[in-house]
Amino acid sequence: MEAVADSLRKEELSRFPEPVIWKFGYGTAGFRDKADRLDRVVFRMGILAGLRSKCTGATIGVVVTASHNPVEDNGVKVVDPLGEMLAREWEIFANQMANASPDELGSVIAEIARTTGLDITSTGQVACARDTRPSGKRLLKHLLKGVELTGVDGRDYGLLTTPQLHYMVRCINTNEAFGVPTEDGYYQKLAMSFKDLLPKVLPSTAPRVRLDGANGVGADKARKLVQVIQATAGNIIDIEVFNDGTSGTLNENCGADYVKTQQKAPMGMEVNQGERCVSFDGDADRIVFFYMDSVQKFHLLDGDKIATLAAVFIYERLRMLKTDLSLGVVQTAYANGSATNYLNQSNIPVVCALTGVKHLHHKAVEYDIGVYFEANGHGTVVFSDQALETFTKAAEDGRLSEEEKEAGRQLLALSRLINQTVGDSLSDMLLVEIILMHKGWGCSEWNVMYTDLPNRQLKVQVKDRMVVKTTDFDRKCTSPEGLQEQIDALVFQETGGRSFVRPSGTEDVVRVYAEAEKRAAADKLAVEVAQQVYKLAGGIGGVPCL
Ligand code: 16G
Ligand code: MG
Repeated sequence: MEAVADSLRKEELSRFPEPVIWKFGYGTAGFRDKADRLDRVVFRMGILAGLRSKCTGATIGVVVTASHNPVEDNGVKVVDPLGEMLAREWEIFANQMANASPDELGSVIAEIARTTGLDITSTGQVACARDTRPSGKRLLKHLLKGVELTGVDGRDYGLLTTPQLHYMVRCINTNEAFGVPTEDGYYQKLAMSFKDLLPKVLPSTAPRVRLDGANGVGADKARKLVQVIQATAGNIIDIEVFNDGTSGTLNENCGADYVKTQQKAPMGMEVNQGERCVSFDGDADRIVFFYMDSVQKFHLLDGDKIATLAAVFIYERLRMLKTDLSLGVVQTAYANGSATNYLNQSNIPVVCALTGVKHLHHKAVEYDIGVYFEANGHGTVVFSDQALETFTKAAEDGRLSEEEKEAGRQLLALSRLINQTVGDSLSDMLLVEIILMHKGWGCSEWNVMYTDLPNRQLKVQVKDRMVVKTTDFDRKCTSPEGLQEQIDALVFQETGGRSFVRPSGTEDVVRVYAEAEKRAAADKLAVEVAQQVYKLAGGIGGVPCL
């Protein structure tokens, strides 16, 4: 063990002679920073992934991406054997490794090996991929070197969306029961299940979708998916891709995050009245829909709207099957109050989780069918083994009516269309499209399921964002002293008002969310709460405004 640790130390020193000066934290989605600060951390995460693979005896995934963040940033995130986020205990190891001095690195690794009882001499596999950032190739090389030094096989999948890499890892570790672990295998699985879900009567013209690819990896992958769908099922959906990275900059004035937070259409894309539009983020694990109405008013259909649409579709079919399988929707504090009300009124259980996919995912798997979406467009649906078994049996049960059997078949196909490992723009887009086809709806019919309360998000720069502490899934803050009382007083003044603040896990800011019955009131509430944050939490760089 000591010999391995020593050779790692020497190898690292020869590559990165400079001291460790940045302090890293494994946040909601791994390590993120300016790309030029990440070389050593990514190399070390290669080592960590190699160790994790030895420890689990399974293939581990690592993706190099900073998602919706600016092009000069990058990040690294480790994926566990079933395509889920890295186990909590290993997040702590990741932090220890990222922040160790070169001299401490060996003992940190030895300690990890001791604590977990992993056999340092065993082999393993790490599947790696990256998004389109210019720094990605360089960082991926460091990553693979780190993996190699642990004696584990590093497999380079090149450019993939984050959810595609999650899919690969799950396929490999489940002996292909989940799908074939290739990019084509991924498209085939989606295309086949999309075909299986087509309604008996197809719309007279193929639905048309305009896609904002955020100038990221999802644009090209969407084109590939469409080709496979056309080869599998014919011309049943027409997708035109914009912001594909040939001219614009990644995530700049485009992408799901821009569209959601700015509440307007992205640049670089023609948006005609009534046309269905979607926006992916830079690594294609988020999606939002939007359209312009006849008076050129912009309407956003975010993660809450997608969750509601999916939950209702599933609920209707479960009722047909008369099963006692549990269905639930998991939201975060960012969920629009109207979405929560709608689900409550529809008798679909709904619960709140902390922001960050892993928190929602953990809650969702407590249900047989757990629908989880963040308002920002990241989400999926997870199915228990029992649910899948029930659908399989129902689909073939001769005692059931044709309609009941069809409900079983559709739910089964739905479980394959959805990338259950993680939110996936491509798969979620098809999920929405197929439901809209079944309902015979366009965006405007979907949009009137409920009306969003106007809402506003703001960021406040403070000296130390960690002075803001929260409880009740971020819905209340416990520090700094007096801030929650101020928020309560401001909220009290606005009809339908709600507001909360939380430190960001990915940016050095405190985030403010506010909603109210009227647009002006939501904006006013957001600004006033932001000003209180600025005052009580040590704001810097100018008082926040709209
Ligand atoms: C990351 C999370 C996302 C969360 C966001 C919050 C994953 C894969 N992604 O992008 O779920 O909504 O962070 O960002 O977990 P914030 O902490 O900066 O508000
Ligand atoms: Mg993303």
